[in-house]
Amino acid sequence: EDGYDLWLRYDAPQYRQAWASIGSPGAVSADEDHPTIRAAADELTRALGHDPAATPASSAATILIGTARSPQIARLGLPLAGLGPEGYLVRAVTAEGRRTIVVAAREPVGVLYGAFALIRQAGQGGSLGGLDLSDQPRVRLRVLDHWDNLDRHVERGYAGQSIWDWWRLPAIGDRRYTDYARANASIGVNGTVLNNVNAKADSLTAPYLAKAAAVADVLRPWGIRVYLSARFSAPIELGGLKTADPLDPQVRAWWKVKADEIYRVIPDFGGFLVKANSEGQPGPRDYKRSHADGANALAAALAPHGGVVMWRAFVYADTDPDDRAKQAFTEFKPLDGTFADNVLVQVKNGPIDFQPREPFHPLFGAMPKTPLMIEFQITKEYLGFASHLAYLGPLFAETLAADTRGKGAGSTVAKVVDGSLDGHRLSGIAGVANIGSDRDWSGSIFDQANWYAFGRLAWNPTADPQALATEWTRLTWSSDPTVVTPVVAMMMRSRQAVVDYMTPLGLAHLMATGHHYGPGPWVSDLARPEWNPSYYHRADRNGIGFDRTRTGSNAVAQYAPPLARRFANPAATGEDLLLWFHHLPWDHRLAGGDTLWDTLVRRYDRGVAGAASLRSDWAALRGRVDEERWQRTAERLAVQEAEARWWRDASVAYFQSVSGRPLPPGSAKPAHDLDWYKAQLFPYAPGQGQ
Ligand code: BDP
Repeated sequence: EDGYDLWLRYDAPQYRQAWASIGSPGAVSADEDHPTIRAAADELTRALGHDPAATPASSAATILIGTARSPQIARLGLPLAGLGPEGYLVRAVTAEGRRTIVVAAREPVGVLYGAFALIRQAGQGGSLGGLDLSDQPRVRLRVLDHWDNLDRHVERGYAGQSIWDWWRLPAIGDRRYTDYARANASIGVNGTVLNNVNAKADSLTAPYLAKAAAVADVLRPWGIRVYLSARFSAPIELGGLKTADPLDPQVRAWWKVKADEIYRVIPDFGGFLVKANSEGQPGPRDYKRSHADGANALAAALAPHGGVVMWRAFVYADTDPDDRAKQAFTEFKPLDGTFADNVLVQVKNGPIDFQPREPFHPLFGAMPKTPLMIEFQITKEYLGFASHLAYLGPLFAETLAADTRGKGAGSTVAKVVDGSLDGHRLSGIAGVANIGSDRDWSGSIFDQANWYAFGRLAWNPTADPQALATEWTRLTWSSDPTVVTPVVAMMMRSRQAVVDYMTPLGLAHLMATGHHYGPGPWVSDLARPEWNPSYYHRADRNGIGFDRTRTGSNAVAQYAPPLARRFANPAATGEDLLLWFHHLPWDHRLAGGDTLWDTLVRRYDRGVAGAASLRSDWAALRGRVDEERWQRTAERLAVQEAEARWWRDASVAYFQSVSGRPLPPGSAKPAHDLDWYKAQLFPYAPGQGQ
C-alpha cells in the first residue's frame, strides 16, 4: 500500500461484494474493435479482479459495453441520442434472459467514462442491482496543466520530478504514462498540457514533438489529448525571424507551418497554452500589440486543424501600479469580443495568485463574449506544499459557486465557465497538476484527493465537495463508515485551518520569498512592490488590510454593482474577505464584539488548534487503515501541526511588533522572538522557478 494505485484500488473488499450482487461476472462483453472500448473492457476486467491479458472479452459475461455500433447494444434500444459525445448510460437490464449491466454511449469515450462510473459505484460499497446511471460532462475541456520543464524539474512541484521522461522519450516508454491516463480518464480529465507555461521554445522542435507524440499515443485510447505550452518568441528562437510580432506575415506563416508540422505527428493535438507578457515571458505587448492580436495569430494557425488557444490572463504589468489585483481586468476586459472563435482566455480563480482564500476573479462575469477557462492550482504552492493536509474541494467549489451577478442573480462562476451563461460552445477548466515521480504521485495520499476533486468538479462544476471527499475516501482509504466519517470531516475543515494559520480574515500573500513556504509577513525589500508581503497586508501602527474601496484602489468597482456595494462595506463583506477589501483600525469592532486585533490573533490560534485536531483525529484511526499509508500520513500531519505553530507564532510576533497591542487573554506568547523567525531561511526548498 504505497499509494501508487490512487483511488483505483480494486482489491478493496467492497468491490467483491458489489460484483457478487450482479452474479460475479467472469468477463466483460464488448464486440467493437476500438482502442477506447478495449481500454474500457480491460479496466473493467481489472476491476472485476481478473487479468485483462488472460481474460478475453466474452459473450457469456454479465457486463456488456459498447456504442450503438455494437449489434448487442443496438438490440437493447437504449435512449443514447440525448447523451452528448462524452455522456454514458449504465443500467441493470435483462438481456437474453440474463441479468446484465450495460455500459452504453454514443461514442467510445463515453463507454470509457461509463465503465469508470460503474467501477466508482462498485467502490462505494453496496449492491449494484437496479443500477441506473447517466451523466455527461458540463465542461468541454478538462485539462491538467503540467508546469514541467524539459529537464524534469517541476515548477511548484512537490512530488518529485516530472513524470515525463523527455530524455528517454520517444523510444523508451513508461508504465506510468498508461496509469496516469487511467487515473485521469477515471475522473473525466480529457486534456493535458505537457510542459511549463514558462516555456522553452525547444518543446516545439521536431525531436520534442516526436516525444510529445509518443505520449499522445499512450494517452489517446483514454480520451486524453495532448497540448503544449508555446513560447511566444519561438518564431525568433526557432525560425530565425527578427520578430515575433503577431501581425507580421512571416511570423503568422511560421506559426502556420509549425502547426501543420505538429498535426502531422499528433493528429488530434489539442492546441497551445500561452503565458505572454507575464513575469518576464515574451508576448504581443513587446510589439505594442494586444493580447487578442497575440492569441489570434496562434489561433489562426491551429484553426484549420481544430485546435484551440488557451491564452492566460495572469498578467500584472504596470497598468495599475496601485493594485496588482486590478491589472488583468484592466488589460483584458476591453478586449472582450475581439478574440478568435478558437481562443479561450484562461483566468486564475482569484485576482492575485492561488492564495489560500481569494475572492473570485472579477473577469468572471465581465467578458460575456469570450469563453473564459478557470485555472485552479492543484499543487499547493501557497498551502503548505505536499506536507500539509488541505483538501481543496471547498476552495474550488467556493469559487465556482460564487455569484458574479454578471447577468443578474444566479450568474455563478460555474455558469460562466461551463459556457451556459453566455451560450459559448467552447468551455474549459484547467488545474495546475500536483503529479510527479513520487511513488504516490502527489507527494502525500491526501493530495491525491485534490487531483480527484479537480477532475470531478471539471466534469460537473456544481458537484458538492463533501460528496466528492466521501466518494474519494471510500475509494482510497476504506468504505468502513467508522473511517469515512472522520476522514471526510478532517478533509472538510482542513483548508479553513490552513487559511486560519497562514492568512486569516482575507489576508494574502504573506509567504516567504521565492519558494513561498512558511511565513514572511515582514518582507518589504523586494525589487517590485507587489512581490512584498507588506504590499498585501499594509499593516501599520493604526491598522491592517488592503483598502480596495473608493478611498483606496477601488478594485471593488471591477465587480458587478451589487457586489461592488457589498465589498465596499466592511460589515457586509464578511470576515473571510475582510482585509482583502478593507484597511481597518486594530480596534475596529467585528460583528462578534471583539476587536480586529484580538480576532486576528484568535484566528491564528484557531488554525493551530485545527492542525492539532487533524493530527489527533488521524491518530485515532490507527489500525483502521493500512499501517503503511497511515504512517506516511501521520508524519505529514505532525509536520503540519508544528508548522501551523510556526506560522502562527511568526505572524503574531510580527503583527504585534506593528500593532503594539497585548495578546488577548489565554493566547500564548510566540515561542521565539521575531528575529528568530526572520532568520529561518530555506534556500533549497523544492519547486522554485529557474
Ligand atoms: C505563480 C508561480 C509561478 C508561476 C506563475 C504563473 O509562483 O511559478 O509561473 O504563478 O502562473 O503562482 O505563471
